[in-house]
Amino acid sequence: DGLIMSSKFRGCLLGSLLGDCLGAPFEGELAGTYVVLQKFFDKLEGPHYKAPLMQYTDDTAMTKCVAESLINQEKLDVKDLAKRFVKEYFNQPRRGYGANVVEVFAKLRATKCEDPFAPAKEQFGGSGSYGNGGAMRIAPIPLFFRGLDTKALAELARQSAEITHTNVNGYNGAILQCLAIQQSLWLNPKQPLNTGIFLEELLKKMQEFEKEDDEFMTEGEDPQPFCSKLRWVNELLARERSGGKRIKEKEDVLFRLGAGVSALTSVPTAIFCFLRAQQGPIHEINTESAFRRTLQYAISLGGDTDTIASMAGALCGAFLGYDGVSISKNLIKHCEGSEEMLNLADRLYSKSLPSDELM
Ligand code: R7I
Ligand code: MG
Ligand code: MG
Ligand code: MG
Repeated sequence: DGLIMSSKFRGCLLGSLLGDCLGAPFEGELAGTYVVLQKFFDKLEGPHYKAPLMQYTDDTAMTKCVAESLINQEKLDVKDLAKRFVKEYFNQPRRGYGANVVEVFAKLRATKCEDPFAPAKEQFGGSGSYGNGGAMRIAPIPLFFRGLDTKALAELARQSAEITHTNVNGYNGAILQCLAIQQSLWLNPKQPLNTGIFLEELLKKMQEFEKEDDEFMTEGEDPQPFCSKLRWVNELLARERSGGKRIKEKEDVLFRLGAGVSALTSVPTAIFCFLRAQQGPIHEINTESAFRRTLQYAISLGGDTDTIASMAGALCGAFLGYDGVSISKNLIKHCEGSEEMLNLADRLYSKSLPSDELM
């Protein structure tokens, strides 16, 4: 149903933007008290808040580049995308970019993006960045290419990530977030989400991309780190369902999954936040909206709050759709560029290949 799918495009990109804008003020903090966040969200959702816009960061700036490139080229054109990243960065460099990725932009500019993958390969002494920058901006790819099979879609995700992130954990994080969004898109939002099945399917797919014999494996290293994290996501969700100890829940999530700037310590965490909020109420988060619960919970973990909330928001929005997010229009208006992002979602939808049928 095209109506549902276009709503899902809007929900996904809006979720990505809102998570970034709302998480940004808390980036780098320790896991916060729920009380501060509850008041922050209540205030923004209420009718009287007149404070300045919540500004978006690099996560959104780069996501917009990906969407605009797809709309203009009607395919993944990595050279065009690299040029857009460079232009965006040098127009507005103060959007909170990762400390090292800015070297890639400078080299891309100096070489006119001749080989769009070359500068990223030189990062970190040749091993490439494993930051979450490839994953944080992926949302338009699974939207635009939602009908592709796993292998073909993952290949596009990897290429889009490798403009800046050539480390295996950097691009595999982008692949994981991409496949998770695609799965969410094809689910019926009117039916409760079975988190166990969702994770089982995702794990089966990721096992294809984390092969035991990976090139630079050193002894004792986990050959399938994202798969291992996904198993922990499942285990933590199962514990919560069986009424596990509430007080320790957040500590366990941080210990097992993390909330850092690497893809490995943030993408599985974002998937967890999305699924956890679908599973039911969360202690000290007072809202009827599973969408708000997703964002508020993600931010409460501390660390890389804008990026984890953005990725969790994209997943939740792709599942529920814009018509299902039930968050106040006031809050949406307070986030910089929200109208523009919804417009971008509509344009991306109208340019994308039609193959819509809900599972
Ligand atoms: O991944 P990236 O684009 O950063 C995205 C993050 C998000 O949280 C945004 O909201 C923004 O705040 O930044 O940028 P990179 O500079 O490639 O990676 C981010 C950081 O991850 C680096 O500055 C390093 O601290 C760390 N990092 C690594 N450290 C050691 N060895 C990434 N790769 C490595 C590595 O190989
Ligand atoms: Mg950011
Ligand atoms: Mg590295
Ligand atoms: Mg961040």
